[in-house]
Amino acid sequence: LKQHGLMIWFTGLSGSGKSTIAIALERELQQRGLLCRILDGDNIRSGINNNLGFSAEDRVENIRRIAEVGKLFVDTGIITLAAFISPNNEIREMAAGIIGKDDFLEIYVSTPLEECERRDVKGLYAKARRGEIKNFTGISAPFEAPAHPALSLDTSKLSLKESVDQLLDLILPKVTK
Ligand code: GGZ
Repeated sequence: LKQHGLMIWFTGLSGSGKSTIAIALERELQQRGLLCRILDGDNIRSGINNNLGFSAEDRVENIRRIAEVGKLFVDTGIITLAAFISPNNEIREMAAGIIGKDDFLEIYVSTPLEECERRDVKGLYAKARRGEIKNFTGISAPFEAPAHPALSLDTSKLSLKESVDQLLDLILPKVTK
């Protein structure tokens, strides 16, 4: 395998664009012959973590298991793209500690709450506003922005291509050297 493993850890609100960016980045990496793997709610919260909800404790356990599984991928040399809200510094530092700081890149998808709520792709913000979903991040549960992310991407200002290009500039030198 002619690549180094790396964890690309996307953090940000629901609807901020984490998974969309990860999917577009995955395509670009694959076109360059690089082996990568997305971890997101679709394949993690439906499977290995299907017994977890959104309490503060369950979010910690969610991220802990994701980081442990992600470490296995990274140590195999795979570029791993994790797209989870991971709502505070403590939880993200736990993930970085499990994976190893040298292999961990924190990417803040910083799309403002107002824009995420305006999009409301799944109607979850409306439900949260009506009180039909408890502990909804940004509405009734906290989100703490990272202080020193490797990159911040605001999808209300950047096109998808601009975000992916910035990520490629950051990642490619680290995985192929
Ligand atoms: C936040 C919730 C909640 C609550 C369901 N709070 O837009 P989505 O649907 O696909 O992304 C959200 C996803 C968040 O799961 P994570 O595993 O990324 O969260 S964490 O890192 O905090 O553990 C949203 C959906 O799950 N969802 N209820 N209460 N997001």
